[in-house]
Amino acid sequence: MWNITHAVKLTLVAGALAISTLASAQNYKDEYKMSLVVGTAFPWGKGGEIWADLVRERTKGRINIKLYPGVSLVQGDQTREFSALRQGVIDMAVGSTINWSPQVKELNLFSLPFLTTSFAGTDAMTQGEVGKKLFEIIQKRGAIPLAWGENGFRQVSNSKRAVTTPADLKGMKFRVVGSPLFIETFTALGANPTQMSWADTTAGLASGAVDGQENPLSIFVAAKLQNVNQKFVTLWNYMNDPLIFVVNKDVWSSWTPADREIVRQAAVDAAKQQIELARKPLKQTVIDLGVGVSELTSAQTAEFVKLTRPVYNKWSKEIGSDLVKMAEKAVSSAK
Ligand code: X2X
Repeated sequence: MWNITHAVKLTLVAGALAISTLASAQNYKDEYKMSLVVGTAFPWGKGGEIWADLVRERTKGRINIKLYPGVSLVQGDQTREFSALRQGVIDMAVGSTINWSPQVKELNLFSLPFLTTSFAGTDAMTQGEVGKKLFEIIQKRGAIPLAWGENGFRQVSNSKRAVTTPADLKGMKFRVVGSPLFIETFTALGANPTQMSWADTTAGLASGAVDGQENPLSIFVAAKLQNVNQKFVTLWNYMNDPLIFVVNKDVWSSWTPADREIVRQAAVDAAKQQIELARKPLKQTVIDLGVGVSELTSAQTAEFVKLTRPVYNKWSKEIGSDLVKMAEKAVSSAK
């Protein structure tokens, strides 16, 4: 008798469990859309793939993520990625601080020219108080940031001549990304910058509509910019572009706490691998492609720093002086 009652109870419990699993499974989408600017041939896209794979494995397929490189969910307009993420057109992303800075002005911090030229300086910001503060800000704007990745230090390239002084940039047409800070930086240096999406950049370089661009060497190499007239590169480390692994707020709330923890930990693990890939030295690779590579002495760097200082000061106020001071302190203690 006891046995039968017990068996009935067990069946009821099992039934209830099955129903609740079903209920939560119904809140889960068949597929989550991850936005990326570049594909898996680049450390950036690879980082997205590693994250998606880890999540699929660790959730046993409950959370299935598809990659959308080329910011195709926003028709290639990378400056709209953050808005689309908030609106739920994008479920998750590995996004650049530059591309989100039109909506999150504090993210212009990393684009301040020569704020730091070292990985140690970058890490001191992203892995410390500055990184925490920026994650709080992003969360207040309605997205859930989980880990810092890295696009890398941005270096200038062009079709015309070796650049070692600001005078070498004079009148050169540069493609820059979608924050006005970049227009101001390149104008201050005497160049002639124009805003263009990444999607249009290689065509712009190929046709000669623009003479040069700035991007990390990992982007230069994977996008084969040597084939679109880029004969000269200057390694000046004028800014590093961190990436952020992020999830839409409603998508995040729809997951069980256990699954959220899996997604978070997978982002942390993927970001670590992604940064390693992004930091692989590529100077020799670029030289072997037949590209002229210039490195600046500290006296030469000082010339670029001097001319861009007014931009740095103006934008520090836009970003928030307290945040900039916090960042400067982190950078100087990293040395
Ligand atoms: O557009 C760029 O230059 C790129 C690919 O680096 C970013 O998305 C910030």
